Amino acid sequence: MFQDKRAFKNDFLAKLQAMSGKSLEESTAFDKYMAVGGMIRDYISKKWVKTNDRYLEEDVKQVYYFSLEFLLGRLLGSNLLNLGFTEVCRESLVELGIDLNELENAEADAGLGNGGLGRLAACFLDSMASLGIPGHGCGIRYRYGFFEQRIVDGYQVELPDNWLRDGNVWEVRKPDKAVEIRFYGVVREEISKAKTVFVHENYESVLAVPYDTPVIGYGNNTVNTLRLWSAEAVQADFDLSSFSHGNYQKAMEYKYSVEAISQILYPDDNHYKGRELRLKQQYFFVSAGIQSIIRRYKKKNGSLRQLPEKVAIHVNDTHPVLAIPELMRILVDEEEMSWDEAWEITTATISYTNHTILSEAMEKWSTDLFKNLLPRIYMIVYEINERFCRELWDKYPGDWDRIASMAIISDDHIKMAHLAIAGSYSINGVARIHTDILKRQEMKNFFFIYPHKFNNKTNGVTHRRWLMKANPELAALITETIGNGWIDNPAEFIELLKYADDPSFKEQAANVKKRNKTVLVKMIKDKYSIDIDLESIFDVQVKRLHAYKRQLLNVFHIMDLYNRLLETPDLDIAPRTFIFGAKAAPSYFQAKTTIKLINCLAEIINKDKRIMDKIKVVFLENYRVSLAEMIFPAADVSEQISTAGKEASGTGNMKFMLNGAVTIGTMDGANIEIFEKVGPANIFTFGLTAEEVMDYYRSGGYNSHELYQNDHRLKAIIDSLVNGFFPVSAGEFINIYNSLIMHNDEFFVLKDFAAYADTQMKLDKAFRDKGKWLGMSINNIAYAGTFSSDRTIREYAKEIWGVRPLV
Ligand code: 26Q
Repeated sequence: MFQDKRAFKNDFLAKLQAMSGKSLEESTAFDKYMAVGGMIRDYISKKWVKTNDRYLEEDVKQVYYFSLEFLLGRLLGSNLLNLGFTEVCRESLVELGIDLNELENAEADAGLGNGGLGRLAACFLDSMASLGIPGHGCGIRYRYGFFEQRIVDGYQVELPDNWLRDGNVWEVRKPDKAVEIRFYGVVREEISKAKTVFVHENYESVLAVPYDTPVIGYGNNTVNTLRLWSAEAVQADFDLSSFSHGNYQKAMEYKYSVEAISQILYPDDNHYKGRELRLKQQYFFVSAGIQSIIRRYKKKNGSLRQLPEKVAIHVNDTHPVLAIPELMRILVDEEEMSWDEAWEITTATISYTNHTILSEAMEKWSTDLFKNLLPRIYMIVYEINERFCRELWDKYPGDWDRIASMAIISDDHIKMAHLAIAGSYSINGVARIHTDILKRQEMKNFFFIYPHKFNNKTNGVTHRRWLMKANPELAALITETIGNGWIDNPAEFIELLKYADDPSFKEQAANVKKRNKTVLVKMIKDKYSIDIDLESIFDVQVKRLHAYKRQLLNVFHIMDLYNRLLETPDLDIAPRTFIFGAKAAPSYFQAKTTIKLINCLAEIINKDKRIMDKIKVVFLENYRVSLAEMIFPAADVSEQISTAGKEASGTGNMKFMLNGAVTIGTMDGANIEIFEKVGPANIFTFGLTAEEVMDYYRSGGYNSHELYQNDHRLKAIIDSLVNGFFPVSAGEFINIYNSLIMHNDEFFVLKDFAAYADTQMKLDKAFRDKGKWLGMSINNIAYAGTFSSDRTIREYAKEIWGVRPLV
């Protein structure tokens, strides 16, 4: 069907008719998208089965990546790319008068994630499949993904993301592979054959039904699986026990409460709230995943003693950490293994990544809530804690404070990170500085007893989606220049260094950037009726809205620039377009206020004729993967300005770099490693270091009020939040004002302001030297190879999982 255009067109028309029941003329873009999707599904089905069969036959070690989030975005374009069918498909469709882009845009984003952590999981799936590694995803099939954001009168409004409304062509429901999950009830201990056994009674059953999505490797015939679980009522419980007693309402309530488990993705990013339904989600998919792994394993292998030789289970942050007690439960209760043996197997199977050092993101569950929902799992966690504390006692006899601070259960709460460390063989951070902070500060006591468990794996992003798919013109130019070896080996980007001073290459790179900017300019004009100067600096900050990411620092720089332009209308600066995209958690008040502030500022600046269109501000609504694919290729400047020590890694920084944007950033997360690669001449860094930030937190000495009083530029900006400058009600921005002035500016916005503004001036100067800027841009691309998730996944495979590609 994809071998040539004739075959494609024939099969496409047949598929379209079969799936939509419509003629070509009557069919919508969505119908046509579904038809191409259906063709791909048919085409890969054999490879999918074959991949699974080979994994089973050759009995190679499998990796299961457990994550509560997989932020996939759209799949049509990336699947065509990985299969090598983009051109056949595009050209055949043209002959039928159809635009492939339009079909791609008909697909709903699979937005089953919040931000960095969820998108990382998606990049990892792509890299595992493309490297031929037997690695699969395990998660939840949320009925509603991450909310859709609308901006109404400058405010964020959240709408449900009904991504499955018109059907999902990529998934396959596997009802025969459903498993049962048990909640609530009581556990009775009884003696059977001289052994204590644990009988879970009066529990509530939930059926976990898997939906499998193929994960297609690039050019290698590998098709891995992303298995997402959906919660359904168990038929027997639903029909018989309640209905037969005439209790219709109770039966419906049960069904409703069960389906709630996989209904929504919690929209909190880097912030923990102890909601029971969230814990239910965690146990639901973890238990389903582990049961299905064990079932598969037993098909081929007899004894579970060799489990760690055949299976690696990776937990993406602490969200799936119940994998540890759940595996213990199955080994001890169902397989009748001794505790010690089960513990040895469990701790040799499970590895864990930490993604955050913000204390408010650390998961801890009330023991009462936990015990009630998961009585048997609670007993197991209790036992793990007892034994762990005994181990600590042997090492630190009498040191109660230390033991209490490290215990898994303390203050009536279960500390999920502590459970993760005790129950896994590997703990990794996501950038070097992040891992160092974990070792030296946050997890120092654990590092002391388990130094061998800690390691770093700096994040990466898939260059297939973020360069080849998002920026095909740049990809083509790179191939024309250095050949196509970089596709399989992104380290070869380094060959571009030879062309960083080549006028003809530079000109071509500039033209690609300009065309990408044109696309964005048109979208902004059509959707927002804002005119953007194509020649202006496209200065972009796209990421979740969070105080530590300091969108506010960016806003203050814009306000300052605006004030300076009003004073000096012919101020000698390059025109600039400040572009924002960000979703705020619906309950994060300050973050939502910051969105309003950005929109208010945009409103004022964009219509002020006095500044002669020198600067514009655009807030792009509903930032998501598909929009990101349009933004990165058009960016000149990448804003990575978190308070040092707060951003574990960042991955947007890598996507910008790959597309030739130059970073302005703090020495935080992976920015540090980017800095080391590209060198000081190709990046703009500023501000406090993580150590300086820590020193202020530890020893005091920072006084934001003093800065405010003494810096007249800062004072003018901050005062305008509350003095009627913005056409909003009096208290609208008082919270922002208070956090900076009354609560001593926790994230050092004022402290870093002067350095940031100065660095922006340097950047402006560099941009106006076109040749120099292009050189910087090319240098960034040349050094981006390290930040491909292929490099990251090779490291995980070798140093953590002990798995190899099946060749
Ligand atoms: C936890 C409990 C209850 C509700 C929500 C949560 C929750 C959900 C999402 C906690 C954290 C997250 C997401 C964290 C995240 O995205 N972290 C980012 O991970 C990226 C990939 O490693 C890093 O690049 C970013 O620096 C980091 O912020």
